[in-house]
Amino acid sequence: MPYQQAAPKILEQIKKSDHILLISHEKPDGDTLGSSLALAHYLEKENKKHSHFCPDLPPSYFNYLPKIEKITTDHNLIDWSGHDLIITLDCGDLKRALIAENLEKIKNKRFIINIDHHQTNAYFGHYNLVVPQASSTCEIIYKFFELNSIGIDKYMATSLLTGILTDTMNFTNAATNHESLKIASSLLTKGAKVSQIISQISQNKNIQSLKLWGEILYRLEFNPQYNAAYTVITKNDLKNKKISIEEARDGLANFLSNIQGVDFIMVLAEEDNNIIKGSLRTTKDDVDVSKIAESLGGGGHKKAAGFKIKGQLAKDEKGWYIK
Ligand SMILES: [Mn+2]
Repeated sequence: MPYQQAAPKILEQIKKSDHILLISHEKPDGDTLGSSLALAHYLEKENKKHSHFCPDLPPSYFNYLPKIEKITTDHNLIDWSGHDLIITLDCGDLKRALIAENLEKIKNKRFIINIDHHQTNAYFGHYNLVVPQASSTCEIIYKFFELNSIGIDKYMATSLLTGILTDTMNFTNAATNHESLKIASSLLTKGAKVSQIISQISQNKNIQSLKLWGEILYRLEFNPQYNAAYTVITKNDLKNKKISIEEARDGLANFLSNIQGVDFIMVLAEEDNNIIKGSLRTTKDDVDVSKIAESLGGGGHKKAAGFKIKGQLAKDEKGWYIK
């Protein structure tokens, strides 16, 4: 559904609902948080009753985001049947929102609006505003406000700019385009502080996490068959360290996308329960890592995607492998 049609329809749904549930995806990033918090801010100004659910606690460096403390991470505290409208933000599928089971029970009775920009979105909502060309879900929410003539205050601007900055890696990756820069510039005039946001989201490495990066970078291998570079993060690496797997994996994957001459990079990180999470990044125009991720049961964007497979990391004389 194009913006011009979708924006007023979504607003109409919001207006006629009594209790709205906003959902951010698991292992939340700046985009799912920024887009949902900007929307939450608007709902609050309109005196619309709403709750906000995210399956995982947001990383502490996002604490500058207005109203982040109002997010509920315990699904038992959410009255799943008490909402008449559910809006998911930046969730490619319901698994990512970790609410598939909860929603299954109430699906036919609740209206679901799915707002996202993942190429691989599963179109699970009754309304799906899915725009793969958008740099971020925050960009889509910006347009939603704009098309409905909803004013964006400095708090909403800070939240929206956060998602645009994190998803474009501060305007350095392929999601950066004329539209995202134009919107960012408009958000600056509305009071968002770009340098403060960048220092919060980028200058958050401590000595311990950089030492760990050192160990992981030392394992970097080149695979000539795929013209790709890869490295691994084992469960052991994170033992007794105050670093989350997301922080180590996503930060490192983004950093590795700077490697010259390879088609893509991959970081394999061991999670609990015998699961290995793979993160793929590319900067090449003719490489679509979401296709690779999809072939492995995952999904994402052309330039950044991920997948999960069962197994454990092991090493022999030829290098790392999955057993
Ligand atoms: Mn996003």
